[in-house]
Amino acid sequence: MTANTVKEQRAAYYRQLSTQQLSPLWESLHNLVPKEPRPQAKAAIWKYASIRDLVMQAGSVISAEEAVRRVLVLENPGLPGKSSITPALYAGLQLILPGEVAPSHRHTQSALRFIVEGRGAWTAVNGERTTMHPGDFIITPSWTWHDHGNPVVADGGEPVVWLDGLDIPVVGALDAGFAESYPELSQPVLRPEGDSFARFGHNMAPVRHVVSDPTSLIFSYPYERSREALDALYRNGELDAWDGVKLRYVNPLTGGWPMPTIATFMQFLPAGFSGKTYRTTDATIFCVVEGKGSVRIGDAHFEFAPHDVFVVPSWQPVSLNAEDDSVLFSYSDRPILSALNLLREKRD
Ligand code: GTQ
Repeated sequence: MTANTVKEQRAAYYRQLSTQQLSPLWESLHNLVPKEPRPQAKAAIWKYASIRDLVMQAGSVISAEEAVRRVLVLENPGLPGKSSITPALYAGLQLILPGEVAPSHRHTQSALRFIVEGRGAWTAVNGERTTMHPGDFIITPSWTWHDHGNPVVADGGEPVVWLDGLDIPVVGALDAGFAESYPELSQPVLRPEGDSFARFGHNMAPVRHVVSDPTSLIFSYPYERSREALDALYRNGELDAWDGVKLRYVNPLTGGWPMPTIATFMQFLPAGFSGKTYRTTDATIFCVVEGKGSVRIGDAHFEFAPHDVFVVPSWQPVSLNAEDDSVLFSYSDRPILSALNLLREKRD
């Protein structure tokens, strides 16, 4: 048989297979079981200086109430149409103007907010409001009622922008999404601000509290505290050749991640830091808090500045460099990989 005849014979056979919802594994085995991850997601950066105007313009295109969530989705260029920044995770920039409220709802997707700019807005979770400050990390766990607001104040107030990180793609892949609206615009405030932090935020817990859920009962992880911890460690001489000074956020009652699907981190890179190369199977989204520097991700090389967001896909070699003292927040799908025994790291 000539090569062409073989080809035609197989093509005819494959057509027959497809009528029965069958396909030949031998044509796709190398893609289905790759030697190592070959992510479709690409390394990418969103420069805040280039997109800030568009974020602010959203404020005159639609109200927060009409939009429900007025967000620009950061879509990975390698995952077009998927509203995903990595295969498992979502990222978006949400804007709320003074006088606006984003209506209360709940869903099975877990969400984090990382405050980018502006002061005075709040997020409510389970009857408690938390004021947002730049650099704060706030969680809205799965199936908790949440709404956001930005009160009008004497001097007019400020537009507030934060980065939303959600596990939307993974919940979608598992067909596990449920959502509902709260019957009113905002949920009632049941507890004063700081209540959950007083209960669980000081390496203590109410004496008869029983841990029944992996999710953190602290909703807000203030920047002030994370920054001071990084500072103290750096002053004490801590500096990892790959990560600089890097801490992970924890659920104080379990030592585990704040939410079951998303890991979060904050790291400090001193001016002149030239990080060694590492790779890991958790795909990570970074948001620059302070400083300037650059990152190499595979063949890509990006300069970063405050409020820029960049994404490192799974298993791409990455190294971080800091020109000025820099602080980076990041989140990843590490808890999922970890739970499935799929977490691999390599440090060169
Ligand atoms: O604030 O509840 O960016 O439900 C996407 C979906 C934010 C939110 C997003 C959401 C939210």
